[in-house]
Amino acid sequence: MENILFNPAAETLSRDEIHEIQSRELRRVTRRVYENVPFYRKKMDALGVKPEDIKTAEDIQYLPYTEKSDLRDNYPFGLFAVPRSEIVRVHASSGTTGKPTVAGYTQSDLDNWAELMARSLSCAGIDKNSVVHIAYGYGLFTGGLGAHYGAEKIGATVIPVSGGNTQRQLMLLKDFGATALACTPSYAMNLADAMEREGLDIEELSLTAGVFGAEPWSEHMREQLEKRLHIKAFDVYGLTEMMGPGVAMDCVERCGLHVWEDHFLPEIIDEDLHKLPCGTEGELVITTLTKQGMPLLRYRTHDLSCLDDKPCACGRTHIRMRRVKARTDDMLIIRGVNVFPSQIEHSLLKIPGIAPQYQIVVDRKGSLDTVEVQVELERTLIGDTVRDLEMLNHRIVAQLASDVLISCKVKLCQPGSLPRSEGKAKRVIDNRK
Ligand code: DLL
Repeated sequence: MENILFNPAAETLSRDEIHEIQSRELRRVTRRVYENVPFYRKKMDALGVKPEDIKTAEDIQYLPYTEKSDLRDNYPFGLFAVPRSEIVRVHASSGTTGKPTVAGYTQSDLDNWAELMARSLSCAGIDKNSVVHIAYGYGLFTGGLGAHYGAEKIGATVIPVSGGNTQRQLMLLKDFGATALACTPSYAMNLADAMEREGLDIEELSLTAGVFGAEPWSEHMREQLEKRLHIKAFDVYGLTEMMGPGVAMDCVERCGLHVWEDHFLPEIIDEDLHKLPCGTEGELVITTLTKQGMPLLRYRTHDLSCLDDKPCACGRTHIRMRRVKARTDDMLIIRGVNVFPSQIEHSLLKIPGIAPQYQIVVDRKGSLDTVEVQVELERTLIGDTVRDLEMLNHRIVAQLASDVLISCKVKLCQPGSLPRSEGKAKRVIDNRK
């Protein structure tokens, strides 16, 4: 696959130049929020920090963190740094509790977003000759429109399908000759399942690349998607609070996602909010450097990652973040053991015959937590004898006990029987709550 840089000058800045840009933009954004957002003025006053104290990117350590609850407390528009009339679009992400998280964009924010998404899609080899089928949801969710404007900026042919109606998606993928597919990895897997069911030959499609994100997925899932859809699969990361998709993106080297550092300043912190060095895993914290509508200082993403500042063979100089395997708040505590759903996925996918479709059901019987892992069988196993399936069940139980250190019940399910989602997959049902 060709290594295409959408904006070579910006993507290959020297580390010194990036530091200079980050220092300048951090000074600007600090002043912007101090003067325009009462929430930040109050927070900075309480810490005794004034905008003039911020001189270089390192001074970020003096600035306050922002939490999702701060957005909720200032719902809907309380963190906007410009008059409402300057806001040209609003997006929101549905949280698990109550009100959505809202983001407001000025025209310059939308222009920057399109540029960063164009850079990101180019990392996946997308250019003006590509046909990009966008099956991320359009609407308040940032996936659809985010990918849309990035692909248009490149000059590719955009097919704005949005989510849902899988059969129709297959028809359009084939008839319009899409070369790239943008959707959640779980939905891409659904499309692959549906193709198999419908007997559609992959050779009838022209796909070469997939741009998948919005939820955690694993290297195993990448291998499966690449094999089943005959594509190269790329990971795109982002969140509504920062802008949407395109905060960071895999490149052809696929050894971490480049964070567009001329617009975002990433940090990794531990549980005590201390900054961690490159290479150490912790919570990703991001500051928006150029946003006008709703700039955020040191936003705690609750996504677990680590940073890598070693040069990348693709030529881009922007720091890389390791793919996000889990969120700090995804962690389940089962009989005192910390378990991430991604660990269970990793363990399951080591076993041949298991499809990457699973659900984890947690319950409490008396004072004991119980876990049932429901996994779908691959179609090839349908004809297996009861004894074969029992052995497979035992094998999964043993694998989980050794990898994740908990004993689970395992339920083998028919292919296609677990609920499918058009957007982000729901992997955990915690009935204890
Ligand atoms: O999911 C934006 C997006 C759309 C990203 C399309 C990529 C593609 P939210 O709905 O606000 O925004 O959810 C953000 O999703 O904090 C992560 O926990 C998770 N997430 C997003 N991308 C990835 C990824 C969009 N590539 C939250 N890998 C984030 C793992 C991801 N998790």
